Amino acid sequence: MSFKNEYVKSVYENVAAKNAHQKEYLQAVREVLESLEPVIEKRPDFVKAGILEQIVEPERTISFRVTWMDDAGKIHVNKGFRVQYNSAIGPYKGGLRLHPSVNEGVIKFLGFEQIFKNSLTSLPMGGGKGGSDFDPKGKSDAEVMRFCQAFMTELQKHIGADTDVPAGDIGVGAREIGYMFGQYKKLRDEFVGVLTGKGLSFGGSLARTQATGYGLCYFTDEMLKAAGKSFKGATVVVSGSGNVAIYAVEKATQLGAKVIAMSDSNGYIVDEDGIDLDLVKQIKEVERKRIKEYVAVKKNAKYTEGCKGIWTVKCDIALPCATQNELDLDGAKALVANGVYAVAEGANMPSTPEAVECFQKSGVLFGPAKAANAGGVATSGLEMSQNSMRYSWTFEEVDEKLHGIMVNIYKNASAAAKEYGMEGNLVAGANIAGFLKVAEAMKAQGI
Ligand code: NDP
Ligand code: 2IT
Repeated sequence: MSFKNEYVKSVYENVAAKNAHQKEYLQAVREVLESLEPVIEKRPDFVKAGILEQIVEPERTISFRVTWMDDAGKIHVNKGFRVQYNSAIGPYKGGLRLHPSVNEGVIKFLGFEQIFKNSLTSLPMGGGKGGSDFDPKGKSDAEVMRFCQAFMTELQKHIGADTDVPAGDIGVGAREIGYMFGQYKKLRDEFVGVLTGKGLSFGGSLARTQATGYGLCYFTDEMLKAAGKSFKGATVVVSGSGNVAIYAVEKATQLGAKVIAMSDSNGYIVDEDGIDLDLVKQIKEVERKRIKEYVAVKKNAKYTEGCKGIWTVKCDIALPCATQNELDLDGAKALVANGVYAVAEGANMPSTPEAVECFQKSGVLFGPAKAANAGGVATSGLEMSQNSMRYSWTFEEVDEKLHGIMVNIYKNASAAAKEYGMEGNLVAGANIAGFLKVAEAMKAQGI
């Protein structure tokens, strides 16, 4: 793809010149700006109001030192970030990622995507993201706790239930959110909904744990239905074996599919009998071990080193749920050659631009991350509502609202694509539908 509109191109080139080394961030910005060209052609008012120049620039970027002590008494220093990207339609909202690959460009790509994703949910949430290059792997509980406390000691100065509400992402689940919430409460002496994904005994929402994976399947189900297909009887491959992957496998199976492969950053397992999810949960959620442990119990299953090989496993539907750029052109070609008919992204930006182009050209149904994985943050929004009401809904109530939100996201993305002459292109449709609400709000609020 390349730019057709000179003005949009100049906005991108300016971002590229100023952020030359932030490749993931530039990748995300380019995709969104390309999709917005037809909108800009129709809306000179957005050009006059400088919406694009503003929306690509975070409102605030906070970068800080995190010093913590390991169990042996050694001092470690990590980088901490929070990018408060856009607050036009609500308080900044988005996850925290703990992974050694985290840097400012990664957090900016995630924060930028979050603006449009959160807008798509129809809930009042702005976009933000944060994290650290801390590696939770191999750390004791006490070390994770000390890190989370040190991280929150600085972060608490910048967040609040009506300002900025962080949540989980890679490396941050219920354990980390619990430690961070505890530290926030200690330092601020207030019990408020400042984080989502909290434990159920202190303000967490039922179904938040399941939400991203379930939401991904609800979205995919809508996309399949519109093409006269369904999960029933389909063979599915899910990459990753973390929070999103596990609950995507659970829901896809409930909807009648057979999931035969999962992975982690070391390798992938194939179980032609269908993945035993209780075993995966035990290995990953309880024991925090590697996915290869699966084959020690399931003798018919096979483990292969290297995570990218998972895309060579023949399937009808592929759900990448691990990390950015995990599915490249080779992976896409292998999936297409094996007859895949739908790909929906549980992870953020898991498909490279070349992979996306390959799917679209091959007529594969493609559900982009910011629409397909919005169920997690949508349910975070529902957690915020429950916290504000000091009330909690049942699992069924939350799940039903989540389902409704995902159906609506599919409809809106699909309608926007059609309205702007790109019927079936959900990448463009999601970018446009997410953008319009934020752009109108920014214009109305002035500079
Ligand atoms: P988890 O930490 O629970 O799991 C991450 C999974 O992805 C693990 O299996 C991990 O393997 C694998 N992974 C991580 N980094 C890499 C890498 N560099 N190469 C290969 N595999 C990798 O995170 P989540 O499940 O929460 O997040 C997964 C994706 O979903 C991310 O892109 C995240 O941004 C996105 N997402 C998460 C939401 C949420 O609510 N949690 C909401 C929306 C999107 P290993 O254990 O080997 O590291
Ligand atoms: O990428 C994402 O949408 C998330 N990690 C969830 C964010 C949230 O605030 O629940």
